Order: sequence, then structure tokens, then C-alpha cells
Amino acid sequence: MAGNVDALFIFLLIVSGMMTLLIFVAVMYFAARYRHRKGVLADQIEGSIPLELTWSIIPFGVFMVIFFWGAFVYFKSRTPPRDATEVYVVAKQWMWKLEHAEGQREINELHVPVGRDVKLIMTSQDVIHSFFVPDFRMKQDVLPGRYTVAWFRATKPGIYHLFCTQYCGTQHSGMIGSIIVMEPAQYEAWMSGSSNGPLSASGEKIFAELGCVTCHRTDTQGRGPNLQGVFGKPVQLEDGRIVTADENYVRESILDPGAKVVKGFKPVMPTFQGLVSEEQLNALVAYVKSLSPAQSGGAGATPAVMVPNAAVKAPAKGSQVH
Ligand SMILES: [Cu+2]
Repeated sequence: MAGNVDALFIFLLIVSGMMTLLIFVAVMYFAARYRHRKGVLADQIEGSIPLELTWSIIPFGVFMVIFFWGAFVYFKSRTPPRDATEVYVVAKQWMWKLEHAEGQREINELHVPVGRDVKLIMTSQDVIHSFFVPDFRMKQDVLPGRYTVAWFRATKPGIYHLFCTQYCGTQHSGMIGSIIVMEPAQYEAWMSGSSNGPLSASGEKIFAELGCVTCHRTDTQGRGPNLQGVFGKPVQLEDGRIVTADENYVRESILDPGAKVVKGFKPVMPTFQGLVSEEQLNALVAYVKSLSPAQSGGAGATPAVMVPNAAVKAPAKGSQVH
């Protein structure tokens, strides 16, 4: 994104610089031209339509260019590509804990291959932090209690600074790290080092240990929804709303199961608030995500609504609340 951001920034600087120059020159010219002279009375000018139109239309055009250009850059930087590699980030006073979807864990360091899209799914264990990589022109606040997302694609191997830019306590200034961008071959070698197995596999283990499997069965007989193929799809809720099953939805459903109950189910799930760590939550989210392989299928994936418990009669066609 650096090239895009810089081009827009330089354009803004040039436009601002030109306006500043124009205003200063005009102030000095008018001050000299219309200075007070003994015995000379000023002409009263009642206005000029062409002049007013000119100074309305030209700035309007310039502002619209800035608006659309800025919106384009913003949407691009806010929308992670669908096939991006995922890295889970947990911020805490005062360090960054990172875990690759493949299972590698790191502290204050993130190794990535050059040329690959990397999506960061971030949360905080305590206060608000902010993930800032100036070289990538990328900054995203990291909040407790929810996920925020950012992405980048490193284009040159090297080591880049990572800062926390949200004042987060005594050692805030020490909350720094590096993004280490490697050649793909080098990265593969690094990857083949220590690993705890894929994050989704850890999630599957936690899913079994916490007994989630007893209700979230892979058929339609469970007391909870079958989670196969749910991630990334719209979900119809008991109160008629339709939400998308994204990372934040899965997270909320684990910590506050009563908040969004799936249509056809009872709010019987207990909360896991305080029972699972941020890392375990990330693993669970990765696991639920791994149950939807169509996720990587792109925009063509067919939307599906969670299948309610077989005992509850499915709503007749066309009667769904939208
Ligand atoms: Cu911080």
C-alpha cells in the first residue's frame, strides 16, 4: 500500500502548498493594490456570478478527486484479499504474541514470505494497543473483547519496525518488534522448524476438551447448530436478524452465546468467558473456519443458512424475515 498512500499524500501536499502560495500572493497583492490613499474612496463591488461560480466549481472538483482517490485507497487497505495467509495477533502489556495458521508461534517478531498477502486477526488481552508498521503504511488499533483485522503484502525482503502506537502503560515505548520479510525458499525453511501443528488442529482439540462436540454435532440432531460450512456465510437468528458468521461472530458466540441465537435453537449454551484464553479463542475460531473449506472458493460460494434442529419445522419458502 505504501506507493498508493504516498502518491495520495504527495498530491495533498502539492494541492495544499499551491493553495497556501495562492493565498499569500493574493493577500500581498491586494494589500499593496488597495492600500489606503488620501482622498481616494473605495469602489463598492456588489458581487460577480462568474467569479463565484469559478471558485466554487474548481475546488469542488479538486475535493471530489481527493474524496474518490482517498476512498479507493481506504477500501483497498481495509479489505484483506480472500486467499490471504492468516496470522492471529494477541497484544498485551507489553508484547505482541503472534500465531500463524500453520501453528508457528512468535513473540515480537513476525516472519512472512515476500509477495504473499498476510491477514492479521488481532485482539488484546488487556488495554487498547495499536499495530503500526510505518514501512507498510499500515496501522490498526487492537482492542480487548473483539477482533480487528488488517493486511499487508510485503514486496521487499528485509526487517521492518513494528510499533505500538496507542499509549498503553509504563512500558508502552518498549512494545516494539520486527516484521521479517524473507525470500519464499528461506521462509519455507523457517516454517519447517518448530511447530505445534496447525492452529485449527489445536482448536479441534480444545473443541473436544471443552465438550463443544456434544452439542455442536456434525449432523442435525445436536442441541447446538452444526458448524460445518457455517463460517463466512449469512446466519439467520432467532430474532429475525441475519448476520455473517465472521471471526467476531464466532468469538461472541463463545463468550456471550445468548447475544445472537441461531434460528431454531434455544439459548442453552453456557458462556466460556474466563474459561478460554485469547490464544485458545483464536484456535477455536481457526477450527470453526477450517470447517468451511468453501471459504477459499471466493465470491462464488453459495450462501447458506444454518440448518436448524430437525425437530423444529423449517420456515416455508418465502416466509423468511429479511
Ligand atoms: Cu501497546
